Amino acid sequence: MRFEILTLFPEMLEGYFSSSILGRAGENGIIRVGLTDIRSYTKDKHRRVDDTPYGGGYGMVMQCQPVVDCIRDVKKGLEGSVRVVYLSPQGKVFTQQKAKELLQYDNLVLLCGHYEGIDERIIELEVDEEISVGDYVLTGGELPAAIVVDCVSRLIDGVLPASECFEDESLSDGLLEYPQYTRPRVFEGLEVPEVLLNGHHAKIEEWRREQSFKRTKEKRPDLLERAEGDR
Ligand code: 4G0
Repeated sequence: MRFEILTLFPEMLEGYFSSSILGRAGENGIIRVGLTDIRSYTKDKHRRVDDTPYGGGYGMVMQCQPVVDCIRDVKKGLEGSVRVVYLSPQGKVFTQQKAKELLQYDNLVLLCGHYEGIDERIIELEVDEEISVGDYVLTGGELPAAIVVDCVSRLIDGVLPASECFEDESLSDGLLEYPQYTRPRVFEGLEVPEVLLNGHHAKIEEWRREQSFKRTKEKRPDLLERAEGDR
């Protein structure tokens, strides 16, 4: 899978994608992450990419020309299916389910906005889908883009170490993860639950399932209601 991130600040994300699990996936050719500086497409003599909003109001709006040219030029270099995603607080809220849906595309082009947003005509002309990573406002779409790339990448075969199979993990079945413990067996008087110590596989499974359910009910009852609604 190839990810192309279009941003005014490519340096913000460089380190993230060259480190740890995603860095290795990039080196192994399992994913590819491109960072393109939208400003390099401006035709303005002062290299401007934004202007004041028509109708007045505070803030600045990213202009059509550099953004539309950037999207079209990056798309020219792609093979296979392409989804252009704009990260904004107005988007549909990103979930594990949405990450799975995005896996079907060969390429994801992620557009990061800044200032008060982008000219609406860019969305009309070039954006397939608007995604928000949550109901809060950030200074730019870079962190949201990194979240989408990270979340989709770890679902791709070969990105995670084999031991970290994601099928039985938190949220893939609509439940929170069960509690985990490692050595020592007692820490500051707190003991590891007995059932985990004597290796009875079926009992452990059952206990974990119960814990997942109990935790979800306590911490995120909204997830349970949603899971029931799906049935
Ligand atoms: C577009 C995404 C982009 C419009 C981007 C701000 C939060 C998210 C941006 C705005 C972002 C998110 C209208 C403030 C850049 N913040 N929740 N900031 N406005 O996914």
